[in-house]
Amino acid sequence: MKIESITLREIRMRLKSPFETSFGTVQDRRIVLVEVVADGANGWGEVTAGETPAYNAETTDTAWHVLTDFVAPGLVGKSISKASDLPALMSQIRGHEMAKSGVENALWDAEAQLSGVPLHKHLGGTIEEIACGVSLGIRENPEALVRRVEEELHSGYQRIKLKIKPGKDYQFVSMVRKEFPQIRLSVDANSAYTLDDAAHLKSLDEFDLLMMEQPLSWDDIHAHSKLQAQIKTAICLDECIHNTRHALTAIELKSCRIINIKLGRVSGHTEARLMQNACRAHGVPVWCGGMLESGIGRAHNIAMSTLAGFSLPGDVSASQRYWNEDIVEPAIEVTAKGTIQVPKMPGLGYVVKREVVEKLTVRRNVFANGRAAG
Ligand code: OSB
Ligand code: MG
Repeated sequence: MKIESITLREIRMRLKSPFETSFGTVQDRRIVLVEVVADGANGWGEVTAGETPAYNAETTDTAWHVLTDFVAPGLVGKSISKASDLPALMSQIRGHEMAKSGVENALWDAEAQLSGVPLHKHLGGTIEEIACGVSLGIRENPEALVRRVEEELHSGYQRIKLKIKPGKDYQFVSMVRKEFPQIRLSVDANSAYTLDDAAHLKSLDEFDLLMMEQPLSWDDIHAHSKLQAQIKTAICLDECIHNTRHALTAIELKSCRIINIKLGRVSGHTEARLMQNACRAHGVPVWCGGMLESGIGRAHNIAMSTLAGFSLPGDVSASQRYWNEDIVEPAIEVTAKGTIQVPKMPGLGYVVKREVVEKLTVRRNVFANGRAAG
């Protein structure tokens, strides 16, 4: 495949409602989209970095910088034999996984189109329907949270994840559990606690949670191993895991019993596929995390979720939970039993609405023949 051009766009999209986590609240998304033309096929990828470096170190602006100054100039005009060669070609760029993922995933889309197969098949996925859960932001009070949970269950979602932080944890989880004794329920702390909170976190054991996601520091696999030894609830790592080595370290140290895989955080489809395979070999279930993506990132998440290791419902939910108007069509929909039907068209399987993307674009950078064309 010859990489003929790479176009970066930053689009602005407003979430229907603010999303609160332990590290902050977001409503106005600044999303970098990557469009790659390779052998005449247009592939799309999304950079899942947040607006601030609060979830991980990357931001919309660091991704723009790394893509503009390093990734795109190094790739345009090159011929590659397959999309999975990309990580090696970008290995001189340390970190910046989300930036790199945007380009790599766009090439996977182009490659699947050129092969005439849906992306999920191209990746080696087998199932035609994926299981969906939702991630619910922190609410003002437990009653408001219970009402949200009820609505999401009514829509069919198979697993409910509650964002928690110190002061907004035990009572919130307790009330939801009391109202819904049978549901698959989990919590996500986004690194809001320390090992000093071990006894408090242990008190959540009584709620029979499916998992507790990333309770401790974003970069501390070792501390999670100490916590896991003290609590019954399975720990799931998110922020800590950037590659398969990290996953294997966490498994060996017994830092977690479940792993959340996010395409951006692990630098793209190539590494995600390796990671889910390694986890499966160790009997560790994985699931697809979400980063409040537009339809493009969401479509990539759907394709990845069809791989055999993804045995738990992911944070992959309907476009309409996030956006008044998504940038792909058809909009991503969830069935009454809480599943998404995997599209059968070649590539991503959803059509990018170019006029809408153009309308939302606030800056662009086109690379062709190795030069930035502005
Ligand atoms: O930790 O999974 C997370 C959103 C932004 C940053 C981190 C996380 C999340 C979510 C939302 O939980 C998942 C989604 O609905 O896209
Ligand atoms: Mg998380």
